Amino acid sequence: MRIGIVCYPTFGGSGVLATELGMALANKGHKVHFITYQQPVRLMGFNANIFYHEVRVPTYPLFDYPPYETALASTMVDVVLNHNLDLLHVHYAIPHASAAYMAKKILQTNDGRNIPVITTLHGTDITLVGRDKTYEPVVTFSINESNAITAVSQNLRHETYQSFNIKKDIAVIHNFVDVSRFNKKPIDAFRKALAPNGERVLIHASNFRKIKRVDDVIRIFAIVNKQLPSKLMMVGDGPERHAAEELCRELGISEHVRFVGKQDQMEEIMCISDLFLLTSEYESFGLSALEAMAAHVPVISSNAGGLPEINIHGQTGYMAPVGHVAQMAEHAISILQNDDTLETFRQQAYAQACCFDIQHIVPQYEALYQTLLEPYALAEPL
Ligand code: GMT
Repeated sequence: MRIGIVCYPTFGGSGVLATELGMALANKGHKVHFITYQQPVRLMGFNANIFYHEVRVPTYPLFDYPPYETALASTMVDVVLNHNLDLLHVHYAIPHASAAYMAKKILQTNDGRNIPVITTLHGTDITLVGRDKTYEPVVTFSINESNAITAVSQNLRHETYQSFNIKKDIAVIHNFVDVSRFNKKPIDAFRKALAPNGERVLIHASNFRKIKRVDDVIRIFAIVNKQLPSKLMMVGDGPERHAAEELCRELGISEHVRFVGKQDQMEEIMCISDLFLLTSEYESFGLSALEAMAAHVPVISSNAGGLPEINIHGQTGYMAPVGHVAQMAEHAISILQNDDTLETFRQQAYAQACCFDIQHIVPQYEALYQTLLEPYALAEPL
């Protein structure tokens, strides 16, 4: 198949997932065309089946807000025509689903071509940004106009029906991880540099937005650190980073916390860690937690959104209600204070990650694509 993938090229989960999906499809022989404003961060190495088309947004003194969506729709039209694409798969509804609708209409009108559009909903496009009245009518309309809709968790599917008037079926295709990439032997020197005296290593990775509640991560660590020799690695960057650093100083734990910024070799970092912390207010899925589990790292998380679909309480880690810092710290200590317990949780976390392995999930997308390539196979009305 010749597949167009539209996504955010940044470190966000939707861009990561879309890029990993594209690379997996290319490895299976499909021709994959990424259409974004920058080369996706996880798109590495050369693959003859992968093409990257940059969306250029020319500026003009009149434009306080350069019209990205228009440039994106035009680029989609151009790529579909010049590379004879079979379908467009857009990740994150805003503004990708509406730009795809526009591209589809242009192609129908000008060329008589009926290009199927698949929209994958990822999280904040539904739960935070999409619900905003400023965007809602366009989001509802363009989701309904997609030929197929997928959500990355049961919870997100439910949230979408609750918040939007969606008249079509939404298929759940869970996010995935390439287990073989994360199942690595830790680099001892790297771990030693961070935890020279054999301290436990806790880790958090996110875009440091308010929704992630990174202050809860710091407070949990402060409690753990009082009881167990430990270090915390904070991976990523974003608006709450400064406040998080400030909080570390306030709590007197700065010497034990390393803010390492954005990192692209997440597998190297995850596999030197003992426990992953994800305290989010909401998480449609929590791809970073799944990547941790694939690296044999158990997870302490909130029980928000789709997290219970991946983190099994008492088995792959523990969950607690949002903001219950003391409970999360207690759970963390219960896993970390004993080598055998930690090892048991490590193995259980890894086993759970294997259920979401790339090899099980990518065929679900391929099967979905196949149904759309049959003529007039539009998403079924409810
Ligand atoms: O909120 C983020 O961290 C970024 C966002 C994105 O779309 O880039 O992540 C969402 O999509 C990820 C991939 O499907 C999910 O794993 C995240 O849980 C989801 N984030 C939220 O729902 C807050």
